[in-house]
Amino acid sequence: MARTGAGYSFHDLHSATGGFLEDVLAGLAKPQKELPPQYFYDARGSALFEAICELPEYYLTRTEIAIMHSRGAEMARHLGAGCALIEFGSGSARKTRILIEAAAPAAYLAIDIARDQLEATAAQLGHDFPRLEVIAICADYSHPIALSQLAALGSRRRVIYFPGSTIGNLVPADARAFLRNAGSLAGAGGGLLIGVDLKKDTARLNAAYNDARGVTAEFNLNLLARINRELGAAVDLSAFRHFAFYNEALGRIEMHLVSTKAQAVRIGGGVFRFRTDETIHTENSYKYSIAEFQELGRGAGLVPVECWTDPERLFAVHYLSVR
Ligand code: AVJ
Repeated sequence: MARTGAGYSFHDLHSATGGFLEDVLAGLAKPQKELPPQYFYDARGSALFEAICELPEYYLTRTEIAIMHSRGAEMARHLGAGCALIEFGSGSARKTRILIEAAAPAAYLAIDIARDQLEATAAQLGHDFPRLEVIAICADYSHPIALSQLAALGSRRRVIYFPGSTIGNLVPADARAFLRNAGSLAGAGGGLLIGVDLKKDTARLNAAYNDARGVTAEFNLNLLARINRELGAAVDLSAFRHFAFYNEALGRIEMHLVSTKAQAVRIGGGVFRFRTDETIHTENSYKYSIAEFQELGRGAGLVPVECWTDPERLFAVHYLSVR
């Protein structure tokens, strides 16, 4: 489905429940039960994530925004005026807006699974930047997408923008494959601008995923609430609790939902038994030093060109070029 509003075009390549039930059943059937983190972002989850970004403990978003403000002009020099900017998981596109103001791209193509937020963001950007061609594609960018819409970008230089440290959701081997794919999407002469959370003091990391107000806990538990809403299940949310910790050996925050009792959970014809304290692993959030991420990029055939960080060295934005 394609439709054009004022100042943007919208393409829906994503079915409403596409794969949710299958992914839940497959994830809960594993010895270490797991659920894929992209399902956090229904309307409620997207709103909770926006709230997380405002939390005092969650330094990532405000730090990355500050880097975009202070170093956006330098980033723009690498992008070049009139480029085509492609963003995976555009969300509210707050950082993108700063980049668009600094770099004046000719086109902006946004890909996200959160349909309503994607369309609202596209409409707003189309309105605010009348000379910018805005193309919104509702799709799960973790699966290869047939992007016939890419043809609309013509021969412009392509830069993939992937902010927010979302790449941290992937285990390093998958992150490398993702970078390689993004590189081929950008093509020779193109580039990747990627926001990555840095390794740091464990207490600071743990606090960012265990906020005092419990918003992150609610975000995590919303995955079960969403299963109840969309898959007609009746999982008892009070029998699960949020658990997040920095796994130092693996360099990642892990989020889990812990079953507080022995119980059986019924979802779409499947029955899943939990022991007391058994967990569902819901998210990884890998942290990379600057050198580690540059090495990951090289392993994906990219060339690390520049990296910007904040004075406290909490967060990094990398520019890598495609050979
Ligand atoms: C959007 C994946 C970057 O890992 O920090 C925030 C998601 N999870 N709090 C992150 C998240 C818990 C976030 N990413």
